Amino acid sequence: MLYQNVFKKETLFQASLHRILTCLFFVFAATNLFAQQRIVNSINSNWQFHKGEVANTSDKSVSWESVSLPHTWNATDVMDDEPGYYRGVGWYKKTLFIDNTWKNKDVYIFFEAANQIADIFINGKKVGSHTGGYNFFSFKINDFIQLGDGAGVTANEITVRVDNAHNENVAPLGADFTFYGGIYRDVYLIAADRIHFDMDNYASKGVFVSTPSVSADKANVLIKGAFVNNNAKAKKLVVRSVVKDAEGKIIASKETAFKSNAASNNLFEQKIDNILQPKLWSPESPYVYNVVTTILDKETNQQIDEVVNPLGFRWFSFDANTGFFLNGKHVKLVGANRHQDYPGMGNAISDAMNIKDIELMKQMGANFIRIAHYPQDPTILETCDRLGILASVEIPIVNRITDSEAFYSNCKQMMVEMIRQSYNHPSVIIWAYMNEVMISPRYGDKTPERDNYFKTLAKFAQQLEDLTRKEDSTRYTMIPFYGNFDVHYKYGLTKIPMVVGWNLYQGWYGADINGFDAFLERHHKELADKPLIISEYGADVDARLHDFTPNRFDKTAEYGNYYHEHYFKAMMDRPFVAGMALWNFVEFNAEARTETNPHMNMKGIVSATREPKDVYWYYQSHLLPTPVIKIGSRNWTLRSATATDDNDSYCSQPVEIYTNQNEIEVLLNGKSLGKVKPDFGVAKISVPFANGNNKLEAISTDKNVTEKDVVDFQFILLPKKLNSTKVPFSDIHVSLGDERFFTDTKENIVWQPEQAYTPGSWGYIGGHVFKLKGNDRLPYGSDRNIIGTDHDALYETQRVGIEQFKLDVPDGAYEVTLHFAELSTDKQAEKLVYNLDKNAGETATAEQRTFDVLVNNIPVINGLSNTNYLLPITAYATKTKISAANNEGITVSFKAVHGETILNGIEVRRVY
Ligand code: GCB
Ligand code: CA
Repeated sequence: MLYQNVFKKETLFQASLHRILTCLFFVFAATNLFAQQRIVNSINSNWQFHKGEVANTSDKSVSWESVSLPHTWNATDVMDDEPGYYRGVGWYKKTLFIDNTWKNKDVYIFFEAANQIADIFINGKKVGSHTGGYNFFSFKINDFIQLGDGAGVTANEITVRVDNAHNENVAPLGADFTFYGGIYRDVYLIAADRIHFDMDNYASKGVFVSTPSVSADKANVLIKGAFVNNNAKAKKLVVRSVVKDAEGKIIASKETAFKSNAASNNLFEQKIDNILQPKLWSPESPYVYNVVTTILDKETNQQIDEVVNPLGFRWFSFDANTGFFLNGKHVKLVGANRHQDYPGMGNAISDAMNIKDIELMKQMGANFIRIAHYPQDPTILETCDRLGILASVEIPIVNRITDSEAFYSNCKQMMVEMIRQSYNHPSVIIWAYMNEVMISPRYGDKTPERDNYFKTLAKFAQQLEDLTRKEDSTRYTMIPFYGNFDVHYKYGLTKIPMVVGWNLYQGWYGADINGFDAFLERHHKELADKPLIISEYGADVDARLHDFTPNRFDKTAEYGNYYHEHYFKAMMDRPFVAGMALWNFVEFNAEARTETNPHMNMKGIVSATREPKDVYWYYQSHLLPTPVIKIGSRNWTLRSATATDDNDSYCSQPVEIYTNQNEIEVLLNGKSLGKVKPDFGVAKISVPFANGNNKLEAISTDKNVTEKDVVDFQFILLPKKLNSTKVPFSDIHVSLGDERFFTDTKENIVWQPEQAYTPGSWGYIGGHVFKLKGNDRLPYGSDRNIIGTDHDALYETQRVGIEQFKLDVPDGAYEVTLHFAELSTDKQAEKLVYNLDKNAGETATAEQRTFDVLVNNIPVINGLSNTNYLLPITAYATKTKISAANNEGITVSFKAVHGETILNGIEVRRVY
């Protein structure tokens, strides 16, 4: 016992000695750390938020909600059936506990963004204000914070007023995306020594790295910047820049000695010559060096401040005939545009989610991104640098301008912020501005006012161009125009940027898809010396909708596939097309949109939750150098249709397979369906789907490649005759006035397109397909948001004047559900400016109707009318129980009392 005790004591003593030593070590390490570089702390957690104006933030009667950043107040109101979303003021507040030792430091608050006007207050005093929702901004806050003496921290109150109301002096003035309000990116506190690199240069790093000359043999690096000495004493300093390779090895360095005066601002410039055989940066090999720039105390050699920047050795050029060249080699730029939101989160998404999007793009094989229509989270360009994706970045002037000094100067400020903040990224090759800025002029057609407006606009474009080139002579400039060649040409806009971007939608907003090819040729002929990028092209795809004979504007996956396959080939065939950025990589929120998935722009080739659609695999098979075999419609694995053979054994449906292999073999449930040679990356096969599970395999027949893909399809086979004994009838779901299949995986239901009744089977009798009056583009149906349902696609189509819907089901007990929505309304739909097609309008008239519905002669609905349940663009469903007897099946009869009958959907389920 005693012995043990002694032993214990000894250990205790040793332990405390160890602790003391550890503490000493940490103190030492910490001092050293402080001396090395600035301290950067995010302050995202535990804010208080109030939606609305607050006169006095310490007023106890104001209610606050706990939130953490990133945050937006529009995460959910952009998805409801109520048009519009909150655009106004929101207040944030938080107690900052600031280290008292920061008394001797320069302290900054740094916002990665807040949309769109932010006023910052600390301890009740206004620190500053920033206008513009997409760039970083920062303020020095020494004069506003209070710090105690000695060790510890001191509480300081920060409040931020953010306003996302429409403002005629702040871009964007209007656009096809949602202007989520709030502090939706990270916020940091930064403490630097009083001697530090410039932190007052538009929230940039204050140190700018470029490569004035690069070749495979030799490169040089230019490092320019400024630092301040905010001490009361002059000091001898050294600025040292060290170039490190990706492994951290120093490959070059430069030191410059300074005698910095008290309270001085000092410019510096360092040139590092003769970096031999630099590893070049490219999409295949995105080799990133670092430039670590430090300020050292000349006497003690102590490090005072440090800034790290990426460095990529690459050179590039555009040519109007031959396209884009990187490091002397031709590279066709292929990629996508990208918006920054996610369902339920708005644009307040995490770093990881931002990074994931770029990774997904890289996995597709993209080498280009148009960061549109505004600068995005810093992780985006960081990831582009790291993964090798060339980038175009732009300021958010969209659709129109305001002829005011406030508007102009804020746009110019945005341009300078963007360039300086992102200058050091090797991925950036283009600065862009003014998306489709002539599309939404303020004055009427052919008026002198409009003419004047366009001239003013052109003048402003030239100013932005000049400013951009002055800020950065190492990049190209681009303006993305909408598809009216003449108006841009006439006002001289096509002459201004170094690269012209065209956003083209022939075959979508415009009728003729071949107009796209013609447009490309026209540019090449009439703007023979202007390099060109197709900065947008795309088609909405609701991945739930399918049609094997698709129509423009039906939102089916098949139309989207057809559109992209046409466009991609047209651009690959033409060397003068330097590059392309499809619209859009992700489905994104555009609150004013309605259509089959209301509030969403469905042109994303990955869904809003980032599941790839077919087109993603199509591009991947063209872009990846490694073997690719991807069975298409892999997000349409729940299918249902009527048997196509006479024995109710299978239904043949086409499937596309995307591959870069010369030949593939396809197997269904282990049995070969034969070998296929793809045509420009697409192998089309016909698959005889049987009832139940179907395992589809596609295998490369190339001996050296073992690549294969397997997808399981669940097929619900409908019998040709509903009294089939082979496939007993269980249920059917039909969308009237519709040519599409609509798969609802949540309910495990496939809605069938309508068909005319034939004896033994099912279908409608009488009537015609609903078409919007005055809209020649929508092939059928309406594109309004239907209130009270998530099945908008079902309710948006309708059969008008229907007499009967008959199903020759076997005798039994059934449940019949009828779906209605009044599609004619005198309420005009919200207008999308992109719908330039003359025939895309809508004549708003409200039909009046009253009708009865009988099921097997039982009057289940009496006098359904616009004065009772049938409200404009509102879903109405009713379910009834019915018996089928004497082999007479089910007959639903519609009897008009006034106006025409309608039916939008019908479901029949056998109960017993
Ligand atoms: C465009 C716009 C973009 C829209 C897109 C569309 O031309 O530049 O902001 O989202 O068309 O989907 O209509
Ligand atoms: Ca709805």
